[in-house]
Amino acid sequence: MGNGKDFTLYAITGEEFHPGRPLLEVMEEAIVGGVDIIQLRDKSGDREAILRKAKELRQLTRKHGVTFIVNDYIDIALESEADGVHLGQGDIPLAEARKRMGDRIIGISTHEIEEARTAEREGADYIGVGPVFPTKSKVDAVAPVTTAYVRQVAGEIRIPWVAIGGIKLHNVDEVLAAGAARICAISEIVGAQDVAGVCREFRRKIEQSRSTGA
Ligand code: 3NM
Repeated sequence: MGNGKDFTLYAITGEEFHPGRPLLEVMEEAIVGGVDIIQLRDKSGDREAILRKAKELRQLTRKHGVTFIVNDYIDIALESEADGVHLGQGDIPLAEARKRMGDRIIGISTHEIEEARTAEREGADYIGVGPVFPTKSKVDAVAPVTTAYVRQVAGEIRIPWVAIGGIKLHNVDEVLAAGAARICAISEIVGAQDVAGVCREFRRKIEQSRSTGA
C-alpha cells in the first residue's frame, strides 16, 4: 500500500443510507468501531461539494490515523491530501493515474480474474473483488461474482485485495471462508442503527477467521 499501511475493514460512504444523520458523525462511529480505511464515494454531488466533504473526511481520518481514499476523482484526492484514489474499470488507465498520484494509493475495482491480474501487473496497490452478492448500492453493478471469484483471487493474487458487494454480518463468514482477509461494505455499515457495533462484529469475524486460517 502506498502509505505503508495495510487494512482490515473498509467502509465506503453512502449518505443515502443515513438520511438525517451527518456524514462525519456516521463515519466517526465507523472508525470507533474499527474501520481502518474510508472511501468517499459520491456519485451525485458537484465538485465543490465533494471536495468539501473530502477535506472534512481527511481531517477526521487524520485525527484517527485512518487511511482515506477518494473514489473516481484524482484531482480531488490530491487537493484534499487523501492517501489515495479508487478507480473503476472504465476510468483512466492505471499508468496515467500512477503518473498523477505518484506513490499514493491506487485501488482498482475488478470483477473477473483477468482484470485482477492486469491490475496487479500494472501496479495497483490493492483491488476490489466484487460484487460478491447482489447489491443495491451501485447502480451499474455487474452480476454477482459469487465466492467462486473470491476463491480464485485468494489462490493467485498477491497484492492486498478486499471483498465487496452485498456483504452483511449474516453472510460475511462465507466470504471469509472463501479466503478473504479484508472486507468492504457500504449499506451494512453506514445504514446501521449501531454503526460502531456492526463494525466491531465485522472485525471480530475477520480476526477470528485470520487466526484460525479459515
Ligand atoms: N463496488 P454494499 S459493489 C461500490 O463490485 C461498490 O466493485 C462494487 O455496497 C464492486 O456494501 C459496490 O451496500 C457496492 O453492497 C457495495
